[in-house]
Amino acid sequence: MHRRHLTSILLCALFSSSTTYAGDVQALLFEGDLRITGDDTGNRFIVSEAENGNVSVVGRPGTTINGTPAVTFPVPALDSLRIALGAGSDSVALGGLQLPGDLVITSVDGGVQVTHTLTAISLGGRYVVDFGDGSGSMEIRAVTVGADMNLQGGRTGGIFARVFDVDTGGDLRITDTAESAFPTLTLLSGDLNIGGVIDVFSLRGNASLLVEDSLLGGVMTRSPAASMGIQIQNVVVTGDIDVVGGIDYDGLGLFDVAVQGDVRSLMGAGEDFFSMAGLTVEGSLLFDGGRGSDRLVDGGFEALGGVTLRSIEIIELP
Ligand SMILES: [Ca+2]
Repeated sequence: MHRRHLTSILLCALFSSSTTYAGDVQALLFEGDLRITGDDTGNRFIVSEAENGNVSVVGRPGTTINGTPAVTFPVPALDSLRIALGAGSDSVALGGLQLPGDLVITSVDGGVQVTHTLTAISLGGRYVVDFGDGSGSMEIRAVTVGADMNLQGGRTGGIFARVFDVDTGGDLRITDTAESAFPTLTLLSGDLNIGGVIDVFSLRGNASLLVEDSLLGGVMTRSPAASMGIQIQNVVVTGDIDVVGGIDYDGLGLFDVAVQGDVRSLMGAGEDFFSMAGLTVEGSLLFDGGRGSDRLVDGGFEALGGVTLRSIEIIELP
């Protein structure tokens, strides 16, 4: 009971925003799925566990649900939750839910900001977000996902994701395929238990990634067109780390990281920067600075399968 109240208070606090919201949202149960459909204005609402084992959909000021302030559904009938936000700058918060199926959130508009907040959620299936043509920000905490967590960025905008205390059975995938110049993709994360790989791809933009205090199946990051900054610290990786940089400045920092597979880092052109301390690799380790003036700050690392350094100036710490 206390947890439900805390979840509601937290979600309300996270909604303190000066943006104007409006519109009517349609919510209905369809063959075990709760389907929530926004209109073309900026909608704002909360989906959370209510009293007596129900799920409630509550409109925040300016937004109604089925023409009313709130609608409640019985949880035992619920499998998956599908939210189509439509156009507009939408904001949705979800908390305290346990669903055996999937959570899918989609948006369509260009040049808008879509905000998602997830707290205390357990899914048996996948968590999928598609920001459509907009940009998106996400706050995800205390979330368990049985399969993949897939965050798809907009065609014009970027992604800002804060992901903490998250378990997934599959991959955590963040993909930004924006065609415009220099969208930014940012992942700040910690206390993760990722069964698959963290897979980050930015087609045109700059990507920055912080992962700390986590257990990962692997890491794969690609930022072919612009710059990339990656810092991984106090992390165990049971598979490989693969980093492919682009034509601009790239930086990779690995601090107190134990890798059971291989580490491969191909940084491409630009002035690139590696920094390692307390890195142990059971497989092989490859750092390739590519073209440009590249540096490695050596604070201590070893690889049982051998170390290969290419196109790089080594700076050893005392
Ligand atoms: Ca909308």
